[in-house]
Amino acid sequence: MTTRPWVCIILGSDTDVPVMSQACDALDEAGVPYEMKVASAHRSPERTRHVITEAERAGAAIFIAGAGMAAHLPGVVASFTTKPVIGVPLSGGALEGLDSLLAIAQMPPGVPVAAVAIGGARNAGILAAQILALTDSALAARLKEQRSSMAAAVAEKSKPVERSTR
Ligand code: RP5
Repeated sequence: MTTRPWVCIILGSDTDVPVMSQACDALDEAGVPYEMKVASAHRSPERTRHVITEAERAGAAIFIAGAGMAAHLPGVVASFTTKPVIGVPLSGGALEGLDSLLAIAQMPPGVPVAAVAIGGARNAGILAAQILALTDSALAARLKEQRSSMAAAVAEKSKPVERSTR
């Protein structure tokens, strides 16, 4: 248990774990504590409400919710909390994630959900860390270091493919 602000990650199904664990990876790399649980907005609405209210009581600062198809989970999470909610649309079913993207992005005024790309769980984790970094200078410094490493990696990847006829 931690007294530091942490991120609550909720998945609509255990089949969402392979993609959603990328949010955990990003938070691990940033050194941000989190908890991940499965709770379906449609199949287990009572459990979903319980997970959200218990997480808030235990100090969750941000929620990440991932779901596919008729992806109401992030919106339902947002309906129970005024903490920031980041929604991750997941691919699956006939519409390959477009259904989920629209369900997550098209929230009514007053109850926002920040939608990342289809399958964008890693960015959800990074965005959550960035929000927490607003009040955590050590975390902000770690995120800046990660950006520098990313830029250096791009320059490295360029070396073996660079060509010139000049
Ligand atoms: C959504 O329906 C879940 O988030 C999952 O992405 C999708 C399919 O769920 P399963 O049938 O694999 O449990 O609610």
